[in-house]
Amino acid sequence: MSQNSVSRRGFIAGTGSLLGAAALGVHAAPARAIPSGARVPALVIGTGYGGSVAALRLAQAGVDVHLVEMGMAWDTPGPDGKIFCNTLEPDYRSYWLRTRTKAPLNYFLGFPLDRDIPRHTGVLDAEEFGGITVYQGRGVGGGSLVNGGMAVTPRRENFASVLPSVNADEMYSVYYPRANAALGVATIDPAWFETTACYQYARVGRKHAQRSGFPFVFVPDVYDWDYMKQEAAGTVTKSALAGEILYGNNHGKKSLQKTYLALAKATGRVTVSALHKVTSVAPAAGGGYTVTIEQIDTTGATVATKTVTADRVFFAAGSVGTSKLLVRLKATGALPALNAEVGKGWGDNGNVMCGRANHLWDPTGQLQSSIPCCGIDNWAAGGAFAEVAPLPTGIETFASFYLSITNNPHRAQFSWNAGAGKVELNWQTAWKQPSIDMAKTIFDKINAKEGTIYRTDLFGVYKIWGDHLTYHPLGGAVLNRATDNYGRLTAYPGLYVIDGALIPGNATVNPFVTITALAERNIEHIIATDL
Ligand code: FAE
Repeated sequence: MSQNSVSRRGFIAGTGSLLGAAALGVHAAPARAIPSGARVPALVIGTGYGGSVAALRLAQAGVDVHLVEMGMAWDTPGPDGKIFCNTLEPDYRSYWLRTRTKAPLNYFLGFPLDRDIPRHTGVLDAEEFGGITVYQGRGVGGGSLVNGGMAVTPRRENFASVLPSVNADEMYSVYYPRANAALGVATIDPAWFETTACYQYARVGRKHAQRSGFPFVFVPDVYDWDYMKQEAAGTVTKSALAGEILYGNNHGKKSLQKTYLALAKATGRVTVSALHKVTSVAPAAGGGYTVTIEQIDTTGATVATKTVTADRVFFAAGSVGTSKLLVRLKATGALPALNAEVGKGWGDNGNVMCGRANHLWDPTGQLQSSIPCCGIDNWAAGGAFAEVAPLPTGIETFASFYLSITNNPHRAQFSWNAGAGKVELNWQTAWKQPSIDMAKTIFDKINAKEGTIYRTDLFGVYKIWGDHLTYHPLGGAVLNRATDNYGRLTAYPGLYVIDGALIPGNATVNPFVTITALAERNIEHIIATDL
């Protein structure tokens, strides 16, 4: 009996639905997944930005790399012919092991929007801690599968607050340009922006920002802007213009699968094990590290436990994933010499959401591109950078919607709760108040000028602020504190952190370009000095 049929039967038993299982295409990891007992020169935990950069550059330097990813490969279409489901029609592909959706914006006109779904290893994880829900991508490509693709380099004058121990000259002359080029970052054609129906909402956002005297900026993205023009012209299959974003994008967006990971695989030195979750890393008797990996099926059930040995291990499981692993491994004795900074310095990048109700003569458009392309920069004066975000509902909402990144000073810590057997995060919901205050420096002024009010129906009943979540977890293994200035966990030669866990809680803008550029800087140094 093949593994496939085993996991399918397990799934059917779990849901009691034959029809559901057939539609779900339940499958286990591909045959070429890493075998137990293997010895590899470099093992990378996670396939987001940090992991993809590490894999490509190590492979180009002649090192064989094995990428281990807990999420799915996302390379096989579902029964509807599409790999990912639509934001408006979440199905089994949408959420990571949930039986009900947990949409970031979960109310409309005060009515709850969440719905039941079959439990599956879907692409978006809404991971709940005591005071905050942290959204993360799951699958080969990490956050690049679900994010908006906004590819922002922080203002040079703000960089010292982002990464104080890093040479800014080097970053801005070498590593940011390298990251932007490899990610395929580009800005919308300004002439098209002025005329296309799908950015009416952004033009309304600009008008309101400028009438209140705020600097308005175009924001680069990794979406293929030519493809979007063709979507608007009706000559290609719609993706951004069909509202695809949160649960994956079937065309147009240059996720890591199309950029870094494609180049990495083309070297012939990189293999990927999807639906494989690393649970332990500990020094091996004969040198290197013993890595314990659970292979799971699409119900989340463990189908095999593997042990492999790696000369070097790169933690690239994302801010939360890497922090949780390191904190647990330190506390439970697998890596006891990790320093006391591990788990500290975590922040939410100051994320807070809100909507404004426009006048009836100021519609934002029925057709809204799901890819944001502009923002309001009030960082210097008020500590907030607000992206003008879409509300791609397919109907006229008369709403302007914003995701603000703010200079929130609070930092939380991950710690091991031995009784509960899990890692906890001590973030408190009330810590969002500074973010709300900073966002209000923009939107109170705009509302006063326009004679408009906040929407109170998008996050609950009479609730203005989306203050329960973040899309941008950062920190937990901060550069030059938990690690050395290049991401080495110095107590354990050959162990490295190379993802968003290195950034101390705030990037002043959307973070993935900075995560990518920092990974480029660190891996270049590691290859030159450690290999
Ligand atoms: P990440 O991309 O999260 O990759 C970590 C990978 O490790 C994931 O694939 C995990 O499944 C995997 N993993 C975790 N634990 C394990 C384990 N134990 N074993 C094996 N695999 C594991 O990390 N940022 C922007 O700059 N612009 C945007 O427009 C933007 N929009 C966003 C929208 C949404 C809805 C979300 C959720 C995020 C958005 N972000 C955006 C944030 C961005 O995607 C995020 O900062 C990066 O993806 C973080 O990169 P890392 O390499 O740190």
